[in-house]
Amino acid sequence: VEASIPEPQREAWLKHQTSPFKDKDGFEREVVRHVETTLARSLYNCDESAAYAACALAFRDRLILEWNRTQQRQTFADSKRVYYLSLEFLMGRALDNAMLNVGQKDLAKAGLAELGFRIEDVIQQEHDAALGNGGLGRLAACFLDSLASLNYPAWGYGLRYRYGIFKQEIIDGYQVEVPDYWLDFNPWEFPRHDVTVDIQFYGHVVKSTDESGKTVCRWEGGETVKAVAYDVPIPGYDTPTTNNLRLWSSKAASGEFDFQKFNSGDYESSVADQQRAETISAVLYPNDNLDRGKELRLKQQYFWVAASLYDIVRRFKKSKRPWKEFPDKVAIQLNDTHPTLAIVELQRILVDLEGLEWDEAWNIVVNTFGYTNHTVLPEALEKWSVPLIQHLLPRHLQIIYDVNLFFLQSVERQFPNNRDLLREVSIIEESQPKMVRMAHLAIVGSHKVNGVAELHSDLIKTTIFKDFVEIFGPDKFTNVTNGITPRRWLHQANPRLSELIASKTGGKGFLTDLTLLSKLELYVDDKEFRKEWAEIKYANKVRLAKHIKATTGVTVSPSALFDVQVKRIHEYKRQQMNIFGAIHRYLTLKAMTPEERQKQLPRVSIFGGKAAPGYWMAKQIIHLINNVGAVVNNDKDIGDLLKVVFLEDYNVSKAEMIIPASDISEHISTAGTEASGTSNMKFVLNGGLIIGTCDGANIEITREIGENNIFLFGNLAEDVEELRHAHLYGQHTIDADLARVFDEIERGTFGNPQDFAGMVSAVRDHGDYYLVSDDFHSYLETHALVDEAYRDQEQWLTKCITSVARMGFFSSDRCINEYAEGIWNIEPLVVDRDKETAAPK
Ligand code: GPV
Repeated sequence: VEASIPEPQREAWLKHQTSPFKDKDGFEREVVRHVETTLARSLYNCDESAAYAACALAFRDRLILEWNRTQQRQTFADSKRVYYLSLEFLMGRALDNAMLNVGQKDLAKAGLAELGFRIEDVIQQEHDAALGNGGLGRLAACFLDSLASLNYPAWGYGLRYRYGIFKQEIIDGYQVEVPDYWLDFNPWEFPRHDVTVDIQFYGHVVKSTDESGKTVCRWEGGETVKAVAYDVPIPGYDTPTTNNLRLWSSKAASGEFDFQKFNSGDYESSVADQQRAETISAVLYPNDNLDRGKELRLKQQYFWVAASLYDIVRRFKKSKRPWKEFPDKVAIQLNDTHPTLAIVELQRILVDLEGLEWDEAWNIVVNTFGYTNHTVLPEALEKWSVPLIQHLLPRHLQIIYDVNLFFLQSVERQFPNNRDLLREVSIIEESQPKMVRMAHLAIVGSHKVNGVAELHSDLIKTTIFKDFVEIFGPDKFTNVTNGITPRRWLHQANPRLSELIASKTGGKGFLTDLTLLSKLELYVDDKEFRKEWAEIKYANKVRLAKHIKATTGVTVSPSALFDVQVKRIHEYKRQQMNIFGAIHRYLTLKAMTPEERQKQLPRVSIFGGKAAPGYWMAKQIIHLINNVGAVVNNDKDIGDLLKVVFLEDYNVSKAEMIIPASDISEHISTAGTEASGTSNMKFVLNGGLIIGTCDGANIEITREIGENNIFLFGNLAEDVEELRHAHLYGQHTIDADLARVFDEIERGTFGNPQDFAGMVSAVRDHGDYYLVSDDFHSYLETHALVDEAYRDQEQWLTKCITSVARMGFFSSDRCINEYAEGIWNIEPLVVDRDKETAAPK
């Protein structure tokens, strides 16, 4: 407020206020200006990367103007805001998205052409912002797009990693990880060197009594690290709303401590301190669905949570409202348990720093937070050791113990003399060492807990969180089935299909109301429409075939059936079953006479995905896929009938090319293990069919599109436990076709069998935890049905179009509206340009 320009000088400001470019000329002027000034280049040395940079900067400037107005508007309106806390935001590229969302891609295309560039080439210059591992991080990115597009006042909070997810190279069939140093040039962020927060670590707790005789705790000593804010504007589609993603970067605090070292001549060690502080936000942990309990990871979590809460609380305090109104102005959503310390931090701020009574504070905390669970896999449920938290965050550990004490006391009152129950639900696991169960803390400290697809939400209620349903009642637990943004995953990734759909559904309205896709059903039999549809799919396949040729050297035929499985490599996702199936297909083809072979349907098996660097089995799977490809792709008997390719470095921008080119994609997790899956939705939305298990969102996709339009197979979630038990305690006979595949691997057909011994024995000798053998027969049979169905191209096309028409439910807009109404209690802030004035008082 004190930085606000006084009335007499405002006239000058208003006279010179910047406005965004409005036409092609204005756009070109900005591009040239950035080339000549920001980039210090000229028309004599402007390559595609400089053109990208200048174009991105022109759009960035445009976005930040709307960003400013949006923040003003939301402050003026005193709206309740939602804060989405996520350690991962898998944003991908920003330029194409920004141009489409502000409705100026055509203008930019024409402008760039006049300046000598093709817009497609310029877009390709951008490095993905890959601050995430997989589905969880991409979900956060889709949510930001929907929040802005629906005009919700919302901020994302995350970490500004210097290194995002590693770049994957495939060398001799093995995955090699290369660091992703992406900040070299990032035009999409605004450093806010004036927005900083000092974050404390270590130290000790001092107890004292105040004048009224109340015990007060203060956390003192230890060391301080500075959090610096970097803001990334998030433009909504076809709306001026431009929300904020605030990412925190760590650096050394310039406190007295450093100075003393410096003065005493210990310059080297003060530089070392500097570097140590910077390591906090240096690197994204590359694990998906796995908790490794590393100290630096806990430091990241607290650093990010404490900076974000300080920021949120600072904003609330400006309003001068009483604390009890905090939950009326602030909703905080926890993307998995990674930000659970926020619950403890808010309680600490309210009790220790603001002097509220424990119960009053706790009430505010619980009403502020919501927690989303994304997995039931035991190895992914976060636990932190008590000694580690004690060391790093001594006051927080005390608060956790107090929260647990009061919680267990209330459970004891509700269910007297039930020690087993107390042990089961306790936030502290009485192990050696003791562990803090973050999911339990998140449940106790939130007013709503949700799963991400119906089956998953049912499973958490009946398995891992069963006792909490007894304690808190069923209403605390809810489902919000995941969704995807149709802007990026249809309009941007598949512009021709988007245009065709627009021509039949009455314009672009389906991009903001995806249920309008249903109008497509009227055209299922329209000859011309079908022809165009098929042409678009074919063109997308041609484009992917070119990419495959360029990156792997393998020639694939665009008329073959493209069978795609792209996602993180994980045993529960069962890429091993897919490659075993491909081997089976190969052996079957080899055993045929040339005449028989002629009648077979050509197929391309396409894989992509990263393995966590420490996940040995996942790396073995990648290796086998590549080795199978090396054999099959060079077998003269086979030719086009089967190709197996592994696409290097699967990421968001590659997904935008791969997904629209798929005929069938694989979502084949062991039933009950994939919480939702979101690429399944993307593939169907782009006119591909899917083969899948009855798991995650596959089930709801089936309900929406009809069971004739999906290829389901395999055991059901309800039977998994019994089957696992039978493997371990009964006799376990391996499926005969699978045994044949194993024999071939062991004969050395695909390289040294020792390299794949782990994969084979996990199924054959170690209990087949993921039920590969149990599902294999059904998997092969269903693939035979896929072949058969694909032979009838007309029927196939009907299935594809019908499915797209019925995908309206899976927009992340629907999903965000459900969160807004059922969990956050927030309303959109509709933009009324006339009401807007220059600045808040
Ligand atoms: I926990 N998910 C992820 O990508 N990484 C994780 O560490 C965890 C969950 C995923 C689930 O595996 C998907 O089923 C789900 O669709 C996605 O989160 C978004 O909810």
